Amino acid sequence: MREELLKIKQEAEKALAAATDSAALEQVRVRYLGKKGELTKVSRSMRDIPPEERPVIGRLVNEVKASLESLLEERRQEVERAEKERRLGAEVIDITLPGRVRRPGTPHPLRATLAEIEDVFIRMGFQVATGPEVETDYYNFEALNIPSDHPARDMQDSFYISRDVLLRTHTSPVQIRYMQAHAPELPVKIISPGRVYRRDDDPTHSPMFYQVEGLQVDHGITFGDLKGVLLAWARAMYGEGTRIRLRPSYFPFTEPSAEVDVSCTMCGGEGCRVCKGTGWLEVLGAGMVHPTVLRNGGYDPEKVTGFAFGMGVERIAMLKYGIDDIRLFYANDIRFLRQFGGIGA
Ligand code: 2U9
Repeated sequence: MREELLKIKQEAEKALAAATDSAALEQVRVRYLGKKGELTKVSRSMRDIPPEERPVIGRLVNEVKASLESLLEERRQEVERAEKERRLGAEVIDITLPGRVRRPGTPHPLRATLAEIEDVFIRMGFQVATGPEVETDYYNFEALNIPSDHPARDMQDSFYISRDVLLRTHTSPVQIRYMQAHAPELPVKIISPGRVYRRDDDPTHSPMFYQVEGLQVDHGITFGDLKGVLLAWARAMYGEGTRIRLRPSYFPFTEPSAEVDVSCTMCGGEGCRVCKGTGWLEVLGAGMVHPTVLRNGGYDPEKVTGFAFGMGVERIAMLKYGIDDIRLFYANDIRFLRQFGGIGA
């Protein structure tokens, strides 16, 4: 019995020394010190030995048990320390590295300008209308009273998909479609923002650009209403001191027509490099809707009148931010884009 106990002790000591992680240590504990372990088995077999030997063997069992328990505790502490070190060693944290700064995106200067323009008209009661970028000859030209010999109709000036289908050259077709869908409802009071396409490509013209057009049709709409709306828009966009000036012009879809200038946003009208010394910046075109166009939209020009206007968003943004090349808007150069608003600017 004594030999058996010493053998168990030796075996257990070897197993404890060989165990290098907590799971292995636990297995050793169960095997030797557990309820069904080797030592417990020896205690149970005490009844088979002569009574006079029992105290001696009993003491020995307790000694072996106590010795193994204290060895187990010692090994447990060693193994846990080693495990912790292995964990820390695998996970290298350099607390001196600077943090990764996440720059939030910034609105694209064109989108920001478009939103600003829309916002001013929305506050004046205009609805936003949109429509297809691929249009028919009828909606893009015919319905707008654009004559068959107008240069825009030339293959050289517009992008044709077939003889009757092209990329819209302005957003005016949206307004014809809107009138046809709503006539004889009044008032018509809409703006139509969106992309348009023309065969142009130089520092101030892009084959794709953004327009905002506006249309108001009602009983008794006058040229005075047009001037009032455009002046209110210019003051909201560029500041309360802004003035506007209308010069006679010609468009097939409006009569009379005008080019609209705003007092220079850089010098306030004194004359500078941006306005080329004139004190004025040309920013939009406008006029009273041609009777033929009103009729094509389903309205009776004897009963209602309307005004319309149009502007190029790139031009407005270029004047606002002092940008001298339209192509910068589409180049996706982060150094350019970061300069407009936002926390990352
Ligand atoms: C309907 C009737 C009339 C829209 C108008 C202009 C004048 C104009 C230019 C500004 C710069 C185009 O982007 S640009 O090159 N636009 O000068 N646009 S009146 O007139 C309309 C539109 C729709 C039914």
